[in-house]
Amino acid sequence: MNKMDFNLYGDPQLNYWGSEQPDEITIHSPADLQKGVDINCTLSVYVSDPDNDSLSVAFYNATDDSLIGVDLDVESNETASMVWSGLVMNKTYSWYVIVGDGQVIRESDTWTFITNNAPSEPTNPSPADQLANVHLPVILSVDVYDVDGDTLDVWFYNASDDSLIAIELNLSSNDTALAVWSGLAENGTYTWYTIVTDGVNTTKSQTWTFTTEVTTPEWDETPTNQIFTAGVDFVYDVNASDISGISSWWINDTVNFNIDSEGRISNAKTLETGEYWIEIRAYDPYGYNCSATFNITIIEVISEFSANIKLLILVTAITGVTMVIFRNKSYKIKR
Ligand SMILES: [Ca+2]
Ligand SMILES: [Ca+2]
Ligand SMILES: [Ca+2]
Repeated sequence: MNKMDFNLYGDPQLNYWGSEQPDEITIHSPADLQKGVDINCTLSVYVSDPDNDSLSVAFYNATDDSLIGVDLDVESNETASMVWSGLVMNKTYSWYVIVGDGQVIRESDTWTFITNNAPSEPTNPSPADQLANVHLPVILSVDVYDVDGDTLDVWFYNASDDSLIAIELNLSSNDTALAVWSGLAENGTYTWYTIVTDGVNTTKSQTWTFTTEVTTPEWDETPTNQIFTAGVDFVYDVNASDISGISSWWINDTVNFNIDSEGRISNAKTLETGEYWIEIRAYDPYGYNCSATFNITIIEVISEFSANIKLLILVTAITGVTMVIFRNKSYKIKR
């Protein structure tokens, strides 16, 4: 029997052979009564000896005095450590150490800690799983909960490539996490999931799916019939809107008219007097469009009637109904 064994089974607190007992342990991890300890727990104690003896540190489960493990040949003023495996969540554990310098030993106080509960699996996703026609831009949300009352961080992921969508930090233990998923296409199917952590454990949600809506572009103001004077360049600016933006414009008569990227219609050349039938379309990036048909009338101003025509144009612009009257007065339009 060596001296360490003798002391372990004999009187633990006496000095022998002139060696001083290892110092009392005051620095250890986990701290006494610490909550939220990871079940992958490493016990550690800071040990020292008045004689600077090399130390052996035995870690014990205080519940049944079973040995967890021994860290040998620890220098004085160093930290001894030992992994305590097999722990389960939300349970109280007690432990102590016996430090020996080869001749005398010291038993520590008994310390207690409580293991962490992982956050609950995130629930109540929005958009709901399998939901169709989800409005753009898409705002994701999930409810998160931690039974320990821990502060939570939530990561939102695109399940198709595991890329990160957004992070929301420092939520309370019973809260809703939000994220904007930007850049999504219309009529697209998307999958996503979340991971929540309380700083110790992480919990992954299920994966959810949704399909985005289709939006058709809409006119800001419906295009109307227009009258312009022959020989004068003109621009008629029309505008449409879409959640995904207007990406292109189309006009039926590209011989006589141009339409640019901003929806500005202009004459492509000097136009003959007469009535031109126009159809235009505004397209979003996904090929959905709105269309409008109207007339552009080119008139030659006859000087004696010019004042009256200008008046009629003005009235037309205000009321939008006097074109019929105007057309009946055929002397004002050369066909
Ligand atoms: Ca000693
Ligand atoms: Ca927790
Ligand atoms: Ca659209």
